[in-house]
Amino acid sequence: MLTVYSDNHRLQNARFELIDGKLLPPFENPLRADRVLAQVQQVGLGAVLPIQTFGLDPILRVHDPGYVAFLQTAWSDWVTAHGEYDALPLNWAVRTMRHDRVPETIDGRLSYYSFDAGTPITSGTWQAITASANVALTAQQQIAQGAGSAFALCRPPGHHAAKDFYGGYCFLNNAAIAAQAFCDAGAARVAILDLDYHHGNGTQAIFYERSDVLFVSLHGHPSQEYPYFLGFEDELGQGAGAGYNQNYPLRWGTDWSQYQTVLAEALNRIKTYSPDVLLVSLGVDTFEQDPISEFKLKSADYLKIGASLAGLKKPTLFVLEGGYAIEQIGVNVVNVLTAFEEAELSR
Ligand code: SP5
Ligand code: ZN
Repeated sequence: MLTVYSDNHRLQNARFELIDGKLLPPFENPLRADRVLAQVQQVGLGAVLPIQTFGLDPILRVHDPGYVAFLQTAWSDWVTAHGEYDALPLNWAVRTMRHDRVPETIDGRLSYYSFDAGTPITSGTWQAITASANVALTAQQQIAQGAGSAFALCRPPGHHAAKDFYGGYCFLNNAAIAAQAFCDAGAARVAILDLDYHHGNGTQAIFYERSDVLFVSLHGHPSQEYPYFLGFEDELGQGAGAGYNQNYPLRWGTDWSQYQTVLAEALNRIKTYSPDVLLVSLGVDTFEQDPISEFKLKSADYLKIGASLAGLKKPTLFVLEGGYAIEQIGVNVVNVLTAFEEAELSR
């Protein structure tokens, strides 16, 4: 399986992350991608390709122009206002407040275009996030040109980013941008299976009213887990998208025995849909030793996930999302990919 990778991920390297009431060294840090790449090379997964650049057009097929323009200048605007500290929002427009006016100042626009304070914008954020989108698009293009599978080693991740807001370490929704690129290249049906521990609220929202992209997700139950306000099982899609969104929220403590039953259900839903292509939002923060998560999957379980995915027999694009157990992130991610490939070959 080929991997697409860019060194520019390093440019997203915040000093601190606000989490659990503390300013800690970021869980979402450059070592994550380094470890995954090292394991890809260690097992000899296949060629590692550099990115091609696709410009802003494929990004603007998914994201709001005002939002993209905000991201492009957010750091320099912030430095002008506050100096070279990582940029964080401090308040949001909840319930009775207005969402119909974009503020003028950088602080106001940070608030308008975000949904959490755990996602710092730094000097290199724009370069890192556009490179990450290009990683996904380069891998997408490989599959569109006939590759059976590809791994987009994206960092920063993307699945929490919606059309016009960031959060959860995500700014541009790499998986959604790649899925839209498949649609624009002629795919009639694209299935996205989101296996990250956290619900992919951004991806769900982007495709919620569409039937040409099915969104299926297994994740921590929003009654217990971030992002709390989306990801329940009664969210089934709307309008033309009614019936094309499926959530499988799972409780803290979920282990392989519970996970595998639900994964089989999710794969059945995708099989019924009969997609032209499968896109897997691959987070491994479902791991038992993940520092911010509460599922109990073991490293060997990722082999079983990979083999199950191969059972769909579809061209498959893997897009990296979360996973914060630095020591094991490489093994866990690459276990999915190697088992997928072995199951494909033995067919
Ligand atoms: C891409 C991705 O995985 N983003 C995750 C962002 C999570 N940010 C908030 C984490 C809150 C952690 N609270 C842990 C409480 C103890 N279980
Ligand atoms: Zn996650």
